[in-house]
Amino acid sequence: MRKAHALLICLLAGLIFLSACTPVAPGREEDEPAGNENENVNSNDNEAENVVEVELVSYEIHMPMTLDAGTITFHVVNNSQDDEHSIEIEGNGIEEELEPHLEPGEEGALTVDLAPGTYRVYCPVDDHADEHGMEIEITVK
Ligand SMILES: [Cu+2]
Repeated sequence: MRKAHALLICLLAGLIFLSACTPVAPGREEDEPAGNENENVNSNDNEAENVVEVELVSYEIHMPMTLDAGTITFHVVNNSQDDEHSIEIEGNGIEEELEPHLEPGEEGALTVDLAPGTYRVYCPVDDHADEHGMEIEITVK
């Protein structure tokens, strides 16, 4: 037990010694933020290009159920054989519809700013959502 104690005290003394020495480095810390700024600019650019793939068939919406908050571009493809489809996103005061609706084989893009919360994504064509269940609920974090 005493050995363990002595070892612990040695370690603590070592830590205090090390932390007492570190203030020598402020000159280096000043250099680092400049490099970090550039990295931040790059990561912001990536967020702006946040594209989510959405596939529509009769009568399902295929897309991730969880998304990161921010500006999201939904790239939507209608892969159904003979039905017109589209998407509408509703929740947290937002109601955005992809127009014009997509004919079979067509694709389109809808860009929306999404804050954290839950949203209903559904097909606004005819009674696809209400009668055929063409809707899902997604979570934005
Ligand atoms: Cu539809």
